[in-house]
Amino acid sequence: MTVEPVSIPLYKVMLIGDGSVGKTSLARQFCEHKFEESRILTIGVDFQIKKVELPDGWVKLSIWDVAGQPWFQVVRESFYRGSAAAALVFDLSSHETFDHLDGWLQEIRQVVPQVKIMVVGNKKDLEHQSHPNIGAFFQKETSVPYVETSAKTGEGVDEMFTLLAKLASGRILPPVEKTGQV
Ligand SMILES: Nc1nc2c(ncn2[C@@H]2O[C@H](COP(=O)(O)OP(=O)(O)OP(=O)(O)O)[C@@H](O)[C@H]2O)c(=O)[nH]1
Ligand SMILES: [Mg+2]
Repeated sequence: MTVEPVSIPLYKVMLIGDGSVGKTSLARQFCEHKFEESRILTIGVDFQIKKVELPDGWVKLSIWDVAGQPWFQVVRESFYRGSAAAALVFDLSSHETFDHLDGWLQEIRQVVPQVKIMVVGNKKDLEHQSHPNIGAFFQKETSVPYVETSAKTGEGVDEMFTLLAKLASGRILPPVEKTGQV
């Protein structure tokens, strides 16, 4: 008797958000358990594949981490196609980066209107700035999961990618607690 290999479903997910918020660092921490203090400016896109175990089986994520600097916009749009879910990443120590999330959402929805989204507040290890517009964002984007992470210490990173895998694969999400403030 031969046993058929079980094929693991593959989902494309995007990490988007302003330059320097820590998208590459989050992907690196999740895939390689590494963190670098020095700047690793992404030119265009970085890409990694990693298996994630969910309660009812394995999925594979292809993680596309795009360059956040404004001048890469045209390049970024060409990478959004086919993505199932996106993490909108901002920097908890910079309120501007949260205020730009609406623009990021519009940019990806122009290419993939049905993309599932979550919001990630990164750099939790640094001092927080207040984010006055966070309540308004979540009133508009109800039922969007929110997690806080540190790519430096690893806090919240597994939780973030597990949520992203659940969103991408259409698993039903547990109710998500939202604080409405950071
Ligand atoms: N303290 C702290 N620093 C972080 C964290 N995440 C990233 N950094 C630092 O922030 C800087 C930018 O991180 P990147 O991961 O390159 O940011 P990015 O979002 O990929 O930036 P672009 O590629 O330009 O879009 C680097 O110096 C990182 O070491 C974090 O959680 N805590
Ligand atoms: Mg990067």
